[in-house]
Amino acid sequence: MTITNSRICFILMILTAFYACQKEKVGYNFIPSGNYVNADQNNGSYIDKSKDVEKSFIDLNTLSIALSNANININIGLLKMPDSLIYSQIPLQINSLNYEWAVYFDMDNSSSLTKGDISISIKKFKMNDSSIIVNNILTGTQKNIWLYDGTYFESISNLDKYISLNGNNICFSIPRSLDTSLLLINNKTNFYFQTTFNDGTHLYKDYYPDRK
Ligand SMILES: [Ca+2]
Ligand SMILES: [Ca+2]
Repeated sequence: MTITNSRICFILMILTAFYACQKEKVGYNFIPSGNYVNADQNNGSYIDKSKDVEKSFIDLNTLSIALSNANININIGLLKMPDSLIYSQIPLQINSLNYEWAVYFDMDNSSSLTKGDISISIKKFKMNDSSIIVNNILTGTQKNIWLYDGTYFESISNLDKYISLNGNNICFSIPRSLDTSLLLINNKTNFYFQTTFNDGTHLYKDYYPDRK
């Protein structure tokens, strides 16, 4: 795939208009294209093939989603999470998606991306970075809940406090009280996992379940 296919059109709203609002108003247009999983299979635990993508730090491996009345716990286990990653490679265009580790929830179980669907993710966009950056996955990235409004994904909550690393696992433990959309997720809500790495020259992706 080329950079053209993966180019993210990134919209920065007028920040001052939203300072009174606690939520971040940043959106991007992007059509996720995985196949959804029946959420209530395997008791919420899933294993993706290893080495089905060239880059171990986005190679999905052991995955889980555990729901309680109070919390949504998501584990994204990768084949290998290094201590640090390189961000904002020079060939990558400004406002492009650089990295993503995400779960997309099909809130209406339509098997397609529709208004009201949400995503929970760690992402890195190349902003006005004039040189490469070396950071670990927690300090070099943004962590958000994103709501699809029919055209764009919009960031509706910050997850900085609810993500930790454990070996090769990214662990989300998110209180449902953080956003009303989280109250709607149950063990029938279909979803898929998606990771992305774009260095400006190549686009790498892994999915669970695999794309058909
Ligand atoms: Ca994999
Ligand atoms: Ca949907």
